[in-house]
Amino acid sequence: MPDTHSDTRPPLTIDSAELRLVRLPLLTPFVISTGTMYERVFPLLILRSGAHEGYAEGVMDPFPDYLGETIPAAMALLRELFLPMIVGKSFANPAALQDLLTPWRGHQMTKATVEMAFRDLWAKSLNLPLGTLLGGSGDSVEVGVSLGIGSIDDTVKRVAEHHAQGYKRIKLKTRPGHDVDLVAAVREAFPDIRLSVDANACYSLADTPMLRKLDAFDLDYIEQPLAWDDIQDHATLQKRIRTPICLDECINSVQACRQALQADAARVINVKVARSGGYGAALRIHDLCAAFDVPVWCGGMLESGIGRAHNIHLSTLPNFSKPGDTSSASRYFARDIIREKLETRDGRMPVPRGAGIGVHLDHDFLPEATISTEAFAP
Ligand code: OSB
Ligand code: MG
Repeated sequence: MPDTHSDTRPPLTIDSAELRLVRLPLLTPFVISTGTMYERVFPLLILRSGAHEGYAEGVMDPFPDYLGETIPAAMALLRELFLPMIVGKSFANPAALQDLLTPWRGHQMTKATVEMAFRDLWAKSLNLPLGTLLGGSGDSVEVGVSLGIGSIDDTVKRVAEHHAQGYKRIKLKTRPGHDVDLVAAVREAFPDIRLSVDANACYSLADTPMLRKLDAFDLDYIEQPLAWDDIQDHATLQKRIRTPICLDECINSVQACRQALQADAARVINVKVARSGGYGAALRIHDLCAAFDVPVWCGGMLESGIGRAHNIHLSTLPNFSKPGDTSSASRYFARDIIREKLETRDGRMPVPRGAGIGVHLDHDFLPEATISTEAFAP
């Protein structure tokens, strides 16, 4: 149960904060329907209380191409609004901190960065693994991979490699004109694997005939086929296709999730804490989906080890019954900013041990990856 310790311990004071902008080159460019990513640039937030440090990374993009948030806006909000509001303050529990951020409109990912770092700090102050505190269990989680857009031949090769490594599900990114033939080729080569596609919102209802053709390939689900902000059209589409729709971009709040489930716009939900606005919302989305008998899985945003560790802990909750996207960090980066190696074995990712997210910053490498550092004190 979340926050069971909240009333039996003194409030936690945030003594200071550090905001870094970090840059990690990607080993291979990641291509999706909205564009190509060559590197991850992200805000890294460190919150301190006594001897403890809590960590989180922002997953917003340089430009608003996945959702509306951007790195420059996030940095400005953290610097000028959110961090001055919380540094030097005491909070009875993570919900108390969330309450302070909730009245500000939008900016889910930026608010989540603050709340996630505080959850890590909170868990460390209780000397509990974050997953345990969230209500999860187990020492590893099932994962798949998300494969960026490439030629059909190359994609079939990458599917073979990752299938051989034991990944439990392969997700193929599609875009208009690179969909039915791609899925047909992969399905022909691998008749029995668990397969899904992710359109990142590149189709419209006018593409229904093509989307209906995908029903022939026994996909686990089609992720976010239609517009990033249109639950209604997904409900219409779900009536016309057999393959379950999984929503990603659309689920930016508990309310959006409830509306999607009530409208039968999604039969699977991709949970991303940052997109939901923090763990408070992500946990309620998890529970709401369970009540609707809708399975969830944990999405990814090409995170460094910090965000990856958060994702792994979240994935230990009971309704995460489909493999997530948190694959080995070595697929993305030559060197990570944490000391631990987050690597899968037979399609399972071990949960980092220890308090909080259970991983530690690599201070030998972090300076090299850091673009800027700002300190915040009361
Ligand atoms: O839609 O899930 C998505 C990466 C960047 C932006 C959006 C998405 C993704 C992924 C990659 O699918 C997941 C990962 O490997 O971290
Ligand atoms: Mg997606």
